[in-house]
Amino acid sequence: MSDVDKSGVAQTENVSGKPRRRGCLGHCAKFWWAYLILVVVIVVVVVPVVLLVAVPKIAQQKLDDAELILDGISVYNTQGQNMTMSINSTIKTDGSVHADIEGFVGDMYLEDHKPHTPFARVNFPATTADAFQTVNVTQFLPIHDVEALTIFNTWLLANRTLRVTVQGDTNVRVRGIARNYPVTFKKTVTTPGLRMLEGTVVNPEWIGIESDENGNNFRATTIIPNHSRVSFELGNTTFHNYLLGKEVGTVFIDGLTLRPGLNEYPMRATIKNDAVIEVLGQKPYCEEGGVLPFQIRGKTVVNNGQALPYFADALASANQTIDIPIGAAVNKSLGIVIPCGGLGGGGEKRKRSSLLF
Ligand SMILES: *[C@@H]1O[C@H](CO)[C@@H](O)[C@H](O)[C@H]1NC(C)=O
Ligand SMILES: *[C@@H]1O[C@H](CO)[C@@H](O)[C@H](O)[C@H]1NC(C)=O
Ligand SMILES: *[C@@H]1O[C@H](CO)[C@@H](O)[C@H](O)[C@H]1NC(C)=O
Ligand SMILES: *[C@@H]1O[C@H](CO)[C@@H](O)[C@H](O)[C@H]1NC(C)=O
Ligand SMILES: *[C@@H]1O[C@H](CO)[C@@H](O)[C@H](O)[C@H]1NC(C)=O
Ligand SMILES: *[C@@H]1O[C@H](CO)[C@@H](O)[C@H](O)[C@H]1NC(C)=O
Ligand SMILES: *[C@@H]1O[C@H](CO)[C@@H](O)[C@H](O)[C@H]1NC(C)=O
Ligand SMILES: CC(=O)N[C@H]1CO[C@H](CO)[C@@H](O)[C@@H]1O
Repeated sequence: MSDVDKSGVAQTENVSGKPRRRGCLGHCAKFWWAYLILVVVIVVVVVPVVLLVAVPKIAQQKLDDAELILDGISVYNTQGQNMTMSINSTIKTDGSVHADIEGFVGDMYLEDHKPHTPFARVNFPATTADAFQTVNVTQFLPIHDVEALTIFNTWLLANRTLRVTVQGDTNVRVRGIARNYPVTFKKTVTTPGLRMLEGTVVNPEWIGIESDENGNNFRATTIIPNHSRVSFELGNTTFHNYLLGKEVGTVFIDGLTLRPGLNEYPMRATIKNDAVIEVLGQKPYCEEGGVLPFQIRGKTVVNNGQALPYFADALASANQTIDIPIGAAVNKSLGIVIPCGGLGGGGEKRKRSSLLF
């Protein structure tokens, strides 16, 4: 049959110019059955090939070429086993295919952490393949895998950037073709992390020799930068507080929600005064106005009375150093300047301290 086709085609190609027209007519009349077979072949073979192979391939290709941008993620109503998650995203395509993409469940996982265990399952709504569209989702999110969520939070907290993949199976319907084509939506997005909250500032307001009614002897305002696009409702947080490798107390920030940008919160702490005073009297701190390199590390996160280990463990995974001008605060609150050698220092140091009192 293909031989017949070939000869038919070859002869048609040779036909050109006036005198051969009659030839064509004659030829066409003579070989009508060959053309019929060609049409049948096109209908039977080529159309399905286009519909079953080419269109889905193009649809998948277009979907693969599309770009997903995470504009903002917000998690709130955070509880032990669930939370509410909002995602604002933008999908960009070249707009050349008019197609509808069915809603689907997208698994979100860290691209650079194996195995690829999803930390969240997001219900993406139906979309089109238009050149530019925003896809905003708000949903209740049960926590299926606390460990995966904790690892994600740890990476988000620690890294400058991280790669998150959204993957799900869905169907595409190309306008004008009454069929659904199965496709896979898989996009890897590079998103900024919190850089271990670097740049956090603590401005002390009050230091007491005695504790206040909450059992605290330190109050401050803290400014915490969130370099990411994620906002989190953490709740009541506590932190270990270290000074030169020794634990010197606990820091509390109540009702903490970290939003992108700068977050200003009151901070309170219960600190071992003697340990701090001792370091204030050491060089180089006593010579530099008493700015001490405290380290803090997450201890507990409790929201609505529920412990949130997926935040607490992430915050506990690393120390963050914060230089706090504690000497100036001690001077302001207590009227004491700790000299080199400390308050109880002898000789020249004693003379200096008595001068300062
Ligand atoms: C999504 O966009 C809306 C409208 O601009 C805004 O109110 C909301 O805070 C955004 N949510 C997130 C998670 O970025
Ligand atoms: C969400 O989780 C909390 C426990 O953390 C549970 O008490 C509550 O019933 C859960 N909500 C739903 C709707 O499953
Ligand atoms: C989606 O969120 C973006 C902000 O990221 C906002 O500009 C847009 O209006 C929102 N769209 C809808 C339909 O809410
Ligand atoms: C992100 O941070 C985690 C935890 O500190 C680390 O193990 C991982 O290697 C980092 N990944 C990248 C891609 O930087
Ligand atoms: C944090 O710092 C303290 C004191 O220097 C140290 O004991 C602890 O091992 C550190 N923890 C981490 C996770 O680096
Ligand atoms: C946070 O702690 C404060 C003071 O201890 C308490 O009054 C409040 O109910 C707690 N908030 C949450 C969300 O657990
Ligand atoms: C301590 O505070 C007093 C009064 O505010 C101020 O005059 C003095 O310069 C301060 N001393 C130091 C060492 O900061
Ligand atoms: C998206 C956003 O607002 N990111 C901010 C996170 O915090 C840093 C530090 O404050 C800002 O520079 C970013 O713009």
